[in-house]
Amino acid sequence: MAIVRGVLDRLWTAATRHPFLDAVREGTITDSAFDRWLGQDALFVGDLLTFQARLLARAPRPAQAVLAGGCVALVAELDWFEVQAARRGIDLGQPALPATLAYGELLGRLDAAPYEAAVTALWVLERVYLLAWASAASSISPFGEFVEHWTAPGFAGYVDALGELAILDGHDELVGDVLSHEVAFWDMAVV
Ligand code: HMH
Repeated sequence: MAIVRGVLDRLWTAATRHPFLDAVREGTITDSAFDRWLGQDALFVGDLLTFQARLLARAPRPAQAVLAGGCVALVAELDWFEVQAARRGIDLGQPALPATLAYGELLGRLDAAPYEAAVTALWVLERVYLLAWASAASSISPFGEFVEHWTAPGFAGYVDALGELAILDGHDELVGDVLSHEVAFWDMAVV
C-alpha cells in the first residue's frame, strides 16, 4: 500500500506541476503551442460532457444536483471555448491527437464502470485540473484570463462538491489511470 501511495503522490505532482504550466506562468509558451493545446482541450470537454451526461443518468438521487450542475457548466464551457477560438483564430475542427483520443477512450470505459468508480474518476480529473491551473498563476502571464477562468471560486466549489461524492478507497488503480492521462495531456502540449 505504501508503494502505491508513493506512486500516486508522484502522479498527482506530475499532473499538477508540469513544464507546460510553468511556461504558461512564466509567459514563455508560444501562442501556437497554447492554441494547439486549447483546441485539444475543447475536444476533451466535448467527450467529458458525453460521459458526465451518462453518469448523471445513472447517479443516485443525492448526487443529481451536483452532476447536473456540472453538465450545465460543461455546456457553458464549450460556448466559452468557441468564443476563445474565434478570438484567437483557432480551428476547433482539428483532429484529436493521440493523448486526446486515449483520454476520451478512458472516459468511454468509465461509462461501463460502477457509478462510485466513475464519479471518483470525475472528481480526480476536475481536482487535478484546478490544482494544475493554480500552479500556473502569476501576475506576468499573458494567459492570466485562462488561469482565472480555471481557478474561479465557482469551479473550486464544484470540485469540493464532487469530492463529497467520491470514494477513494479501493480505486487506486483508476486514480492512477486518470492522473497518467492528465500527465500525457500536458505532455502533448509541449512536444
Ligand atoms: C485535460 N482535464 C483536462 N481538461 C479539462 N478541461 C479538465 C480536466 C477539466 O474539465
